[in-house]
Amino acid sequence: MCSAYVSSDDIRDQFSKAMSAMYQQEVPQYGTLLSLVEAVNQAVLAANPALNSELQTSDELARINVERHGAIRVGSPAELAMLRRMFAVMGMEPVGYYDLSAAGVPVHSTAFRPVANSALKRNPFRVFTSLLRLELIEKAELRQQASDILSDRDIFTASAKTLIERFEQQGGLSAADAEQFVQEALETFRWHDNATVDLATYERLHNEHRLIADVVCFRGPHINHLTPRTLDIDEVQRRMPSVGIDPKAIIEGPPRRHCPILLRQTSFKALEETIAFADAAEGKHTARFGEIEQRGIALTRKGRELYDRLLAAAKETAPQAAGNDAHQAHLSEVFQAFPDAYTTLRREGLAFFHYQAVQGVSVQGAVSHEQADSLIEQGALRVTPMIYEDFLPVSAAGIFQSNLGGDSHDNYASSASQQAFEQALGTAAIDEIELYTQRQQASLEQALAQLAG
Ligand code: OOG
Ligand code: NI
Repeated sequence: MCSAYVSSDDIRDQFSKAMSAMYQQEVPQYGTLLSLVEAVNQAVLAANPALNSELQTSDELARINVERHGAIRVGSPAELAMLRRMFAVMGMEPVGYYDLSAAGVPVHSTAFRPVANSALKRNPFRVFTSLLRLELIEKAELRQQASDILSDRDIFTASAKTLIERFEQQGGLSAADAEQFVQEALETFRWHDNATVDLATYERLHNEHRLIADVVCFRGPHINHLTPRTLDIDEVQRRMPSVGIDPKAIIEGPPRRHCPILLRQTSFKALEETIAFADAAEGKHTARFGEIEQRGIALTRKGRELYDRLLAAAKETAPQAAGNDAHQAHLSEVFQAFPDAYTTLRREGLAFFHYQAVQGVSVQGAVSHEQADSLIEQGALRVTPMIYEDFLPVSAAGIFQSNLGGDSHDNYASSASQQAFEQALGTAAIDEIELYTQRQQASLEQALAQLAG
């Protein structure tokens, strides 16, 4: 008889909880950060009943406390391709392409995440996944050595691979298989305090770039941070020192706004951890850190262009000696050119919205796309902001850099290489703007059909 399979949404939910529990054990400061974020979120909701009900109407409230993203870095195309299959079991697909080489980090990245409305609502867990670009290492001998070391490791357990194949063949996993899959998948992301190489090799790779040592010298792509979502990032940044956490100097992304846009992020510095090397030498490695994020409305291509333009302008005119307060004040000034009311954002086509039909309103005039504005004014159509589910390359570079200590590296010749990345991945990365466009369109059509019917 046909047995019922567990849904991919359930597996992702189980996995994200198991990952969070593992990381809390590994990095106790992450647990402290989670408590701080929860306290701030509760205070924000208590002080702001309008926001509370807005989040409830748009079904955002339920996911806030389970919401987080993680980040990993892998070393070879084969590892990336297998990860894609592993994340597919959890309903996570590669969305977006991010080139970090221009910012001096020799990787390019995508985010594995759920894409459907219902899946995002259930648990939007995302993993920012970077592939090391060995071709950017200039010294041929070092490049070869790194590649040899990587080809000797297998970052997946045998059972994980069996269960991935079973999922692909059957189209699902039983409850028992799903439970085992979560445990086996977790092994890929576990921290190892022993390196696979001797200290001298580690140091050679580290001198080329700390990130190369982080990817190449360990048994697997340890999760390097997990990031909860806060409703007030400025407040969490302010309070971090009071719970013994040292935040990075500035909050990345757009400034604080009445209508939050895209994504704001800040992190605490990576921990220095003791490592046993293969020659029994003891040393230190810093890789793992904590991060928080605040998410706002997704922008259309037009809105994103305006954001990128203003961010670049702000950078050009940035005051010297900018602490976070000065940086934020300057950004706010520059971002006055970005409309800060949902009605304007919608009318000018700068941001994405969900549409819902409101029953019981008698409608004047036609129910059509052209009449959407009028239907909204009459109260027959309700619009709510569509949350940005992705990442920002400039912010990601800032997060990477603050965790690479004082290391600086000349920028690698900017060389986005989406084609090579997708070849490694074994599929195209989904265009995130297309996804938002389709979701908005589908919600509008469904709402109009309900009003017409
Ligand atoms: C990833 C850094 C980027 C984000 O949220 O933008 C990132 C990494 O350090 O591996 O996590
Ligand atoms: Ni992150």
